[in-house]
Amino acid sequence: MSRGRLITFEGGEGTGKSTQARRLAVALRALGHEVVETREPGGSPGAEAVRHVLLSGGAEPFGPAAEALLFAAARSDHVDTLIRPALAQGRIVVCDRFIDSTRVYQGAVGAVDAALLNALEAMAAGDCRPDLTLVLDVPPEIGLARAATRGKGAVADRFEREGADYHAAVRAAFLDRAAADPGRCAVVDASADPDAVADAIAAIVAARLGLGADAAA
Ligand code: T5A
Repeated sequence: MSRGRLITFEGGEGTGKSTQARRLAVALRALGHEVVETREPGGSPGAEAVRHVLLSGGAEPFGPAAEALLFAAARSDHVDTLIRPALAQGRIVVCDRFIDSTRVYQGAVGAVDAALLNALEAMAAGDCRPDLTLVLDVPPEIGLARAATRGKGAVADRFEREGADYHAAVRAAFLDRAAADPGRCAVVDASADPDAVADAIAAIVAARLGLGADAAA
């Protein structure tokens, strides 16, 4: 069976990744594709347990390198138990955050050594690389305002509690990564309404991966 496709959503807080990942999965299913929706940190039972530790701030006192170790441990379980098997079955995996988040939050902003991040990425993801990464971009003040009103009890997590300079650095680092790897990454202006953003994403997915209406007909 042919390998499936891995599509990842990246970007700062409240850029609309979860909303758009859900919408893309629904749209692809309507075209007849088998789709697995997942997220990081988390996506498998073991990784979801680690997610709680990370987002509660429980690992923050140990520093960014220790947090990077935990993100990698969660990713290793997620890739081995969910992503690789789904891709081997020819499914499309739509993942809300993946390797670029570690490179941005722990690397570019957290200043964790690149050699350590290279080793952790090789251990956790190996050759499991996204076929397409959609980098959703909005000014941080808009994203944080959105995140504060979402339906999760609107309690800021360990990363959302950081200051304005931190979130500006996150945004810049995601744009840098996209610019450095244009064959894999596409930047999406996510400041428009959700329908317009979904349309833009559908057009990119069709053009880059051939997963539009024509391909499924
Ligand atoms: N992290 C993660 C690391 O540091 N290293 C890593 O390796 C990884 C994998 C994850 C945190 O962990 C860090 C990064 C993060 O800080 P999380 O709870 O998963 O934490 O946080 P986010 O992924 O940032 O999730 P958010 O919910 O904050 O943001 P989303 O998913 O981008 O936004 P979404 O879709 O939930 O939308 C937020 C609100 O905005 C509305 C939605 O309805 C919702 O209410 N909205 C819009 N409103 C207006 N216009 C639009 N276009 C809208 N789109 C959505």
